[in-house]
Amino acid sequence: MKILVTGGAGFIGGNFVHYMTKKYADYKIVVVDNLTYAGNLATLKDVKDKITFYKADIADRATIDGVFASERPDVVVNFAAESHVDRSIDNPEIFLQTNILGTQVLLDASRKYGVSRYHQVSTDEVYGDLPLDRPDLFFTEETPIHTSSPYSASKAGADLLVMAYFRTYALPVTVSRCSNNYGPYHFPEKLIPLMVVKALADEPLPVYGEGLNVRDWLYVEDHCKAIDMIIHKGKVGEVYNVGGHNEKTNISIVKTILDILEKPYSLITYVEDRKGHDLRYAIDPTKITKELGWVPETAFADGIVKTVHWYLENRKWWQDILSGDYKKNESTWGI
Ligand code: NAD
Ligand code: TDX
Repeated sequence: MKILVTGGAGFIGGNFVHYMTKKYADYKIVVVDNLTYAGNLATLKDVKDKITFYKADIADRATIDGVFASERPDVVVNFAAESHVDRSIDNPEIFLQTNILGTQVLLDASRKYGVSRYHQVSTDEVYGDLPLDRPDLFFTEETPIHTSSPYSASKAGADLLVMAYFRTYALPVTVSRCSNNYGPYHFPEKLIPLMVVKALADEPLPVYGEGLNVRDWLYVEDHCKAIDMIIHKGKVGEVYNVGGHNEKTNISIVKTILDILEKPYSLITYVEDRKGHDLRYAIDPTKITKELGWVPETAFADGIVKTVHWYLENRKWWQDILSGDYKKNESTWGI
């Protein structure tokens, strides 16, 4: 089996490459990533000899066609995306370019070269948000698409395109919509790694608004396991929600991190709220649990300690990002 993983130098894609190379020693893994600011070859350092890497933009039709022509993958898993909501608010265009047009290029290549599965890694953000005072409500696969940010609108556009290729061309697709991930190799612009890095430097921790927005956190390895199950056992043309019923307010996450690091709450600084800030995300994972037997393995209390310790033990990984040195890895890979 040969799996083409796009966005494999990013947070979740990188964890997925680690997970798959460890679990399936006989699979061939091809990574396509154009190494934006979020792509980091240091994330793939330990699996360098087990993968084939292409530095390529998923929206570059000619190059992607060439990769498919020479690699002939059986399965495509598309993680490549612009992924940060705040950046999408400042500059939406690249989100449409990569997340929508890039997906279309991958779908066309998957069709032309006859892959047995195209899997789209999507997000719970395509469902918009839920009110804070209705803890009984959850996102199911039937919840209408109702996006808030340019990021989520671009991910929803991609999802619709993927389903259109299933209906129109019978391309064998699946889609997963996961809640917020946390764990190793998470770029330090996102809430959890940003707060760890700032707390370690005794810098103010910027909490948007009152810190009462709720996110549903899943340890990244549990997400990787869900995608593994979907590409092997999932039904084509289906969407699977992925989440572990682990809702937390942002302020409680920040306080937990400060507690683990034994840093004072006085570092917390309330700042201007995000524009259009989604209030609450909460996934109902009944379908993937019933159909595929997926259940999350890492409890948040363990996962968050493991994650903070990973940042303590892998300072070079994130310090190189802060200094910009991580981009020097490209020359050591001959890229
Ligand atoms: P990330 O920003 O850490 O990584 C994205 C990767 O894609 C980077 O390596 C980057 O270089 C690469 N990339 C970006 N544009 C590209 C392009 N045009 N061509 C080739 N490669 C390109 O993102 P992440 O957090 O790992 O998210 C991965 C996927 O999972 C995304 O599709 C995201 O929407 C989705 N997702 C993320 C979360 C989360 O909590 N992080 C939750 C649900 C879904
Ligand atoms: O400095 C901050 N302060 C703060 O209060 C940052 C960066 C975030 N926040 C808040 C905003 C959100 O309510 O924390 C929450 C989490 O923010 P992010 O880490 O930016 O994640 P979110 O916007 O929830 O989106 C994430 O989950 C869904 C990923 O970045 C997306 O790619 C994924 O689809």
